[in-house]
Amino acid sequence: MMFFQLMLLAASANAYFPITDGFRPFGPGYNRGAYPQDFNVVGPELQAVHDSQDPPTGLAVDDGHNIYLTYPRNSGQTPVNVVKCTGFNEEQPWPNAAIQNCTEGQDPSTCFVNVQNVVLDSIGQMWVVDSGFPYDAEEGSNALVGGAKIMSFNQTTGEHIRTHVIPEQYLSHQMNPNDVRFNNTLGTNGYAFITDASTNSSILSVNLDDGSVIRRLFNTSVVRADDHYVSSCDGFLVYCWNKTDIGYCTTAADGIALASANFYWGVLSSRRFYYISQEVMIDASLSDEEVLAAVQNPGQCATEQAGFTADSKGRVYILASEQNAIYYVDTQQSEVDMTINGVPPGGSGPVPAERYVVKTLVRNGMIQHADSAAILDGWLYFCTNQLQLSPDRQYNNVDNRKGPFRSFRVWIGEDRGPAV
Ligand SMILES: *[C@@H]1O[C@H](CO)[C@@H](O)[C@H](O)[C@H]1NC(C)=O
Ligand SMILES: *[C@@H]1O[C@H](CO)[C@@H](O)[C@H](O)[C@H]1NC(C)=O
Ligand SMILES: *[C@@H]1O[C@H](CO)[C@@H](O)[C@H](O)[C@H]1NC(C)=O
Ligand SMILES: *[C@@H]1O[C@H](CO)[C@@H](O)[C@H](O)[C@H]1NC(C)=O
Ligand SMILES: *[C@@H]1O[C@H](CO)[C@@H](O)[C@H](O)[C@H]1NC(C)=O
Ligand SMILES: CC(=O)N[C@H]1CO[C@H](CO)[C@@H](O)[C@@H]1O
Repeated sequence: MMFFQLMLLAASANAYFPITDGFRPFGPGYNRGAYPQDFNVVGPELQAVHDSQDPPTGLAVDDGHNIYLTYPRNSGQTPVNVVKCTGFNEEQPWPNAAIQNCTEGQDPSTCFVNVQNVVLDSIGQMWVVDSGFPYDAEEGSNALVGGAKIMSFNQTTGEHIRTHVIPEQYLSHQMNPNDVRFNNTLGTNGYAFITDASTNSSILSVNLDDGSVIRRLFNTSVVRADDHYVSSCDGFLVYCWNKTDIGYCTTAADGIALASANFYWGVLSSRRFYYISQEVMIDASLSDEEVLAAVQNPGQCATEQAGFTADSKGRVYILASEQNAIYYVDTQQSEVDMTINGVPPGGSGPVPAERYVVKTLVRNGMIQHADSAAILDGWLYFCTNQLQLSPDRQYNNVDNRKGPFRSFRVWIGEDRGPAV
């Protein structure tokens, strides 16, 4: 009854104040909610830097602003796994053509099986992280021994520098290396941190001095997806489908950033992110319980997130794949610009987890599932791949992606460079 009366009122209001070109009782800014355009675009303009024919997952930028992308083999063979972009539409296999495919009988530690990301470290080495799962891997199998690895190359010459294979004992439970970051000044000769996106999930640290590996947080809530997770993108809900059978995505620990001596990660099929001291992650003397207890929970980030990156001022960027956006959080008190819980802006030291405030850098319909990002000379570069429209995430496994898939850069300030 109440509803009926309101409907009548609305109808008569409309009769008195028709919205026509000649007479607009309201104008933009009158309130929020008068115009469809009230979905606003936020932040600086996006500059398109490259168009890809295949959907990329990984992105790096070398010191000369050359862009590198990865075309993984998670849903089939791709002709080239890692490329260097030589023009807006042009690419060449990188570091060479021969390494892109393992040949029959070749040692899988010497060629690309399924590279997920490409990452520049702070001493000029360009690394790739290879999941080691061939495009035609049998369901339920583990990664190829030797295939799951990180490999480094000279960013200028493409010359191979070294390879760290993930030892077989850590490949159990379908361990699925997804992303990697490097701290070259941690320990004697630096460490790599790898996220394992498998259902049970874990995080690996690799000692670059002797190649030893530690696997932590295996199958804990801080790395596993939310139970029955459903996301939303472009206004549509996203399930993981097996033909017409409904399912829930279980992609686990995924994006990584290193900042303020911490290791940051997000759980893709969730809206959760966490951090932990890098020193804790490399300390083999700690028990699993002690490591879990050291995990910091700064509150949710309101988005599924496929990638993270960080800059030289301790700002962590979250690729808000579910929100057509990129978010950020300042982890150094000196960068905080508002009073939070009585603590004024500025000061020094790391921001404690309870004062983390995640903010929006950009929001734009052109950001169709941002996946990986890299920072150079005040620019944040990122790729997009429309993951939400891919066969796994569409009813009856229809591929609704429509390329080319665009990579962009956005200005973040001249004093901002890569974190490490
Ligand atoms: C890799 O193998 C695929 C499938 O056999 C082929 O189409 C592609 O050309 C190969 N890539 C290179 C760089 O040789
Ligand atoms: C890469 O190669 C160049 C040219 O040979 C050399 O100057 C540089 O030191 C190398 N960098 C690394 C990280 O090996
Ligand atoms: C992972 O954790 C889940 C939920 O706690 C449990 O049911 C499962 O048995 C665990 N799996 C492994 C391999 O430990
Ligand atoms: C999809 O469904 C088929 C038929 O029920 C089943 O055999 C297959 O294992 C399922 N695939 C996955 C990835 O769950
Ligand atoms: C890298 O490790 C060093 C030594 O522990 C630490 O001081 C530094 O903050 C770390 N870098 C980042 C970006 O976290
Ligand atoms: C491969 C593997 O160990 N999978 C396990 C991951 O965790 C689930 C429970 O959520 C088990 O059912 C799987 O067997």
